[in-house]
Amino acid sequence: MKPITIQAIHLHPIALPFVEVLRTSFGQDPFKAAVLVEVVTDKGISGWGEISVEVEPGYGAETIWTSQHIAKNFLLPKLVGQTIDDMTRVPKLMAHTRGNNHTKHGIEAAIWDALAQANDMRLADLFASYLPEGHASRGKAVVGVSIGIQPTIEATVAIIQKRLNQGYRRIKLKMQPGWDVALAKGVRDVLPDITLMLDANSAYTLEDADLLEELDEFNLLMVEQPLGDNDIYEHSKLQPRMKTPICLDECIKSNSDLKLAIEIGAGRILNLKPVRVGGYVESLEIYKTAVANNFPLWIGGMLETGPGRAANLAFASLPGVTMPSDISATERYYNPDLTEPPFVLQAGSTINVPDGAGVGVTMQQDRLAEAEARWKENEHYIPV
Ligand code: OSB
Ligand code: MG
Repeated sequence: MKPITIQAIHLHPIALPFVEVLRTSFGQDPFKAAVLVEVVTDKGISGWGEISVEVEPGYGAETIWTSQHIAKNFLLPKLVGQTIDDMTRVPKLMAHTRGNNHTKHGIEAAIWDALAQANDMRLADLFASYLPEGHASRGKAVVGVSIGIQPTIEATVAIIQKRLNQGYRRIKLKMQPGWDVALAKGVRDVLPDITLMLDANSAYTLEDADLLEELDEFNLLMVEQPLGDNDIYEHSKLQPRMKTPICLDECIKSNSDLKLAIEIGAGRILNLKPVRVGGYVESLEIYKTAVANNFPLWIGGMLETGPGRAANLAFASLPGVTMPSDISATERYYNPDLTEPPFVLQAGSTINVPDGAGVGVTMQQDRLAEAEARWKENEHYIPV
């Protein structure tokens, strides 16, 4: 592995308009907020990573403001000047700062991209080089699509039909109290056979167990994160009461969390979001735990822009990722995105990993500048 020396790291806070907003149980953002991280090496390579956040700390605790503060003051000074040829060193260099997983992830991802480019490798192949033999990238990932809370069942069915016509073969619907059993029933009455799942984003408590049990009637692939964002224990009390597999999202923030969840039976599937667990090094440990325990795994997202989605796609192409991932085509998120070429849905509800080195997509500097200017205009935006 040819090493890279990190000469500089630039932060690019951006705001990008959505093609379609995603309403969840914790609300909806007016635009995509993220901090793109650019790692410049001694050889002049730029590696890109994405600190994917939201305007409001709804899904995770970090925001576009906190991530810049933590990165500038605490993380970047530990990295600039370092020579890296082993990615497992990177989280160690940042370990003096606790938490702030989204921020650490975006920085680490940019270094992954730079190292892969310096070695003329696809990021997917660099990931595989940290796994035992037999885990080479499949070159594509099986994907599904996530649909926000709609005003009516009719509107929900209409958008599901549109996604099915586009070729998506796994549909995820956001749910919340008051939009759960009736939602599942309303959709199943019209579409009895589609591969369907629901995501509650932590909107329920164990007191809702009777209601959640009613979802067993609707042949759901899984119910994602019904209980609180730290409730591993509570999920272990809910899962035995439900036939439907529980998929854990928010509450699994590390490999240690996953080992605990498996041991106490808190769920049967993992939505692995590299951003939530603090990077791809930790994600690879989680991947190994899932494979060793035959625990189904898929890659989640939070509406990443090009560089973030490209890296997640590379990870989702690994063979231990056994269920459809939340990585949709570019046209579902942004028009245009910040990178080229766009991701296009292929036959069999798949997306191909690009051939190029690193993340395999190219930053469009004019679009990046425009998105940074849009953030500047919104910098003092106060969520309502
Ligand atoms: O819970 O999976 C989630 C988006 C933002 C925050 C949380 C979630 C989501 C999604 C979108 O469901 C998945 C995607 O990026 O397509
Ligand atoms: Mg989720």
